[in-house]
Amino acid sequence: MDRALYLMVGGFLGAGKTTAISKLARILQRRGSRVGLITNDQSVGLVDTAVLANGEFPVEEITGGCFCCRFHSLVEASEKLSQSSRPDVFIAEPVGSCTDLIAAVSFPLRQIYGDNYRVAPLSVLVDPIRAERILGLQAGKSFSPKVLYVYGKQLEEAEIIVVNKCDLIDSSRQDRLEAALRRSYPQAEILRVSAREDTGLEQWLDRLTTTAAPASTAPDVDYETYAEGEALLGWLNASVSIRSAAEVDGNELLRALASRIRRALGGLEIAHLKMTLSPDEDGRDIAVLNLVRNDGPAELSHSLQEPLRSGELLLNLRAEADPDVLRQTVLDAIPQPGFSADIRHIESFRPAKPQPTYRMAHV
Ligand SMILES: Nc1nc2c(ncn2[C@@H]2O[C@H](COP(=O)(O)OP(=O)(O)OP(=O)(O)O)[C@@H](O)[C@H]2O)c(=O)[nH]1
Ligand SMILES: [Mg+2]
Repeated sequence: MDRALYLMVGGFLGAGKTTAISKLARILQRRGSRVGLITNDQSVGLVDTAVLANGEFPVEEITGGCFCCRFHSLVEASEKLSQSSRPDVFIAEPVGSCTDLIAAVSFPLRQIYGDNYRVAPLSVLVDPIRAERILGLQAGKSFSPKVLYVYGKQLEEAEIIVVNKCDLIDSSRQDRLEAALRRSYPQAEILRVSAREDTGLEQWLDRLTTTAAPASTAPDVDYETYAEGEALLGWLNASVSIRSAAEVDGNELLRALASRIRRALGGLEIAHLKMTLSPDEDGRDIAVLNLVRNDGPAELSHSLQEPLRSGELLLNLRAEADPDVLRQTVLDAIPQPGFSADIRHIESFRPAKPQPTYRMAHV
């Protein structure tokens, strides 16, 4: 039997991994492949799963820890997908604050499950506006040094750096960013894409499907600094039932909620605020809102077609802030006149110290 292709699309929070994965999956399907998707998070109630699980592709989610720390769950999820839909391509989205994926996921997959999977090069997606600030090419707020340690390690282990959202900056800024990335991360091939506008995706996919994972040695990672950097990011997941006597505009509801949260967080840097709203009446309609930095636009990547009376709101917030502050901010921001909100689940925490199941520095 042919081995299934295993693609991992990493990159920092908000870089566009979920968007890119759904686009890659569609291209693969058009090319005649069966695709299975795997999402991942530190906790339950994932916006990404809600976005991807729209019936187009089978999705498994791994919650309660990252792929590295739950390697066996990753393999089980793949086996489950294999039994239900026999994908010939798996696409996995690791947690955006995770690094050391080569040593903790790619190498163990190659070493232990090499008969089942052909592991593609690790792609690391980059949001160009975020990267320009971090690389000192543009002014603007960023994260503290230990969070930036994780960001840098992600790029240091990238086999392919994919500059996404190229629709946001002109070609001279793209050239400058690419040159800076090339200087700092000479090991990686650099590609430019726009997942939103479908540019560069076919070429990226061609690289992934035709090239074997090139790395044979993984970069060193100082797990103390990595753990401290990851723990500086507060994590909040909530699910809320919304109900109203009159019809409400769900898109507007999400926009207003995002703007209250952004205002209340003030100078605390948002890595990604993402929300979905699914009406109870129409299971297929969904609104998705994303905000990937404090001074960025709150964008609705999917809008509801009709007003609604009741629905399910999922809210995932990752910011460099105390988890208790995130919790209070969200609890204060949700109640609004005109609808009742029943908070069915809310949790906020700092990710625990990563303890990978395997760590293989070489293959
Ligand atoms: N302008 C532009 N926006 C994009 C592009 N790709 C993704 N986005 C937007 O970036 C935001 C974040 O996208 P996601 O796909 O959720 O990012 P992610 O990397 O999966 O985020 P996490 O799972 O939280 O780490 C959304 O508003 C997307 O619509 C792109 O090519 N261009
Ligand atoms: Mg995502």
